[in-house]
Amino acid sequence: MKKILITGALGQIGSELTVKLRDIYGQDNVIATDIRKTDSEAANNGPFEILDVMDANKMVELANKYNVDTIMHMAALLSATAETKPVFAWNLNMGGLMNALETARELNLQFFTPSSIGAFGPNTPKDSTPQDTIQRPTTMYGVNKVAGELLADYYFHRFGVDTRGVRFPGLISYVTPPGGGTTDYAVEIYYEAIKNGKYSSYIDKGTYMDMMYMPDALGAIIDLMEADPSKLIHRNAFNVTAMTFEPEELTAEIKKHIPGFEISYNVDPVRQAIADSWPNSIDASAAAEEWGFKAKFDLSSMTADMLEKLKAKL
Ligand code: AKB
Repeated sequence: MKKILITGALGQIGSELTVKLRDIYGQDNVIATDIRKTDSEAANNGPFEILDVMDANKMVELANKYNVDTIMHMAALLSATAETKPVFAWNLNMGGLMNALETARELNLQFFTPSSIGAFGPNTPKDSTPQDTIQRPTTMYGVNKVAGELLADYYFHRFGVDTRGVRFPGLISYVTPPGGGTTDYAVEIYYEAIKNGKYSSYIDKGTYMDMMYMPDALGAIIDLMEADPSKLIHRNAFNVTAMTFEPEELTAEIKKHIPGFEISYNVDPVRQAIADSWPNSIDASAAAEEWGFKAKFDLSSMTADMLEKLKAKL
């Protein structure tokens, strides 16, 4: 049985990951930590501790206190926020990651952290982006993610830490809204479709980005962490994706459920430039081959589920 400490447990991924892991491994075996407590299921239905990931001593102290064997490091600033606060992003994204890797090394823990399609850049092949390819991102977030991928590999090769990770595309969920990402439009659009029947998009039509529904993202984390290590050639930063679309295609899918729905455009140059530097679609065949990754939701099944769940919630 695993005993897991999660950083950023009340964030977009963490809040659902915590609940799912508690279902699998038991309520008391998943310790949620975050910089502040919110009134949420992840904070209330099992152990919760305040942790600023910049506080290396407290991270080790909590991992020791609960005698965990795994750390999942989810706390990070996303791409658009990182672009407005690059120095803070470097300090938080890299400092937090180093503290989590050091905790894993010191206490011999299994380790997970997500990378992102943001680890690619404008001179990366844009279509079917391979697992191993050019990575020269032009954003602070991308620089952090590439450095993070290399560090996770380094901790495995140098110290034997069981590091694992994926490159997530934009993640779509009806539970906890994302904050400060470039792909967030693809979440906001569903909320606005239900609330107002229209959405003004900061990402321009024709901009393709990879996306995935949250249940598939959680499944990917769990499957990779459970995977037989002898099968893992890559270990860290596996490309994973479920679909790629641009705003007009997403709109057409929403219109099947809300016929009067309309999209307009008020493009944000910062987030558009970030999106333009990312792939149109990535190739997830290494993840499929090495640990059996396969997403269940496509654009149509995700949209039907999102709208149904959001209607019940809003
Ligand atoms: C973002 O848009 O910053 C994230 C990501 C793709 O890493 N959702």
